[in-house]
Amino acid sequence: MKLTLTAALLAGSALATAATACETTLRSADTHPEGYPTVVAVQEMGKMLEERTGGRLCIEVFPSAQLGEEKDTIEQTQFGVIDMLRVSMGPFNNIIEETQVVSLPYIFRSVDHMHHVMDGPVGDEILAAFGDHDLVGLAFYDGGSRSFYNSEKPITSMADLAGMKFRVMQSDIFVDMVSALGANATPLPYGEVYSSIQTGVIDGAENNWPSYESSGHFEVAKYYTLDQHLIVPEVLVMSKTSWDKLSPEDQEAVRQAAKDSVPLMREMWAEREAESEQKVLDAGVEVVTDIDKTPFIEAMKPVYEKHVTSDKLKDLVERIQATE
Ligand code: GTR
Repeated sequence: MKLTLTAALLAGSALATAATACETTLRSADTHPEGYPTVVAVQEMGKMLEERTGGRLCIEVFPSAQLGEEKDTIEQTQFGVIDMLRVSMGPFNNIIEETQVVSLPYIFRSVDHMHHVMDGPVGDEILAAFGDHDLVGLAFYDGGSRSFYNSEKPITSMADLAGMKFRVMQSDIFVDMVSALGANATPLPYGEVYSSIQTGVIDGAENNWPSYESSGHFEVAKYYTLDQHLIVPEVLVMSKTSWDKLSPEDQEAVRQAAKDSVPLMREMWAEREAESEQKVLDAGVEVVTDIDKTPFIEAMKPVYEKHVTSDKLKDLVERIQATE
């Protein structure tokens, strides 16, 4: 609903603050809680959009998986029930082939390397691939590096993982990754991980510092080993149905605001990583930092052999590896 100028005047300075002043409010889903860097980044993007379109377009973020778990929200976004979604690239692996390359264990040498790849032509190509799946890829966000945590014991080598049960995101690559390390993988939605560890259905899971902390998983799995097997970028996508309803001018405004939210996101991410680390350390988590990653990296060979089979993926992997 758009407020008339008179109504706005009657309401005092309501125009600047009232969400109802927006002609179109895009509903955006996120599994993370209020205050998490991805949530704040999309809220900030919404402010830019509102300002730049003179209140024509706004974004309302629904945090804490209010609109569903990631796999379901992906489908709902494809159907146009949800307008926008911030999600990990992992749950897209079984849907969009190109997203698999960034979910390969140890494909990125560092977060800087990941930035160089995602900010360049390979990133553009992967973003464009969403177009064939009723989605519009808008921007990549950071998801740090993911490592194993568990409720049983400190993991100091690959041998310690033998026979343990870890939750992974719903993607075949992650199931094979865990198997190749000698452990057992259970694909589960994020929201089921806490209780599954608590009740002993699984021994642990794997994630970055901010997710390990904000989900409370550290309360039930106090051993964290920095093997950093994955650096999976996150992505902000829009429903093609919602996108097609916008004028070309507004589409451009959305693209630009999404791009402009990225540096802000990266800054907030770095801060939050440090804060989350401190918080879990203060809570008594035992962190293994000194771990030889070489056997982990070597064990991933069969995962690459099984998943990197098409010419398209082979080419993308080569170009990622060749990126400085
Ligand atoms: C987080 C990521 C979420 C979600 C979660 C998970 O790091 O930001 O989008 O994918 O991991 O493990 O399910």
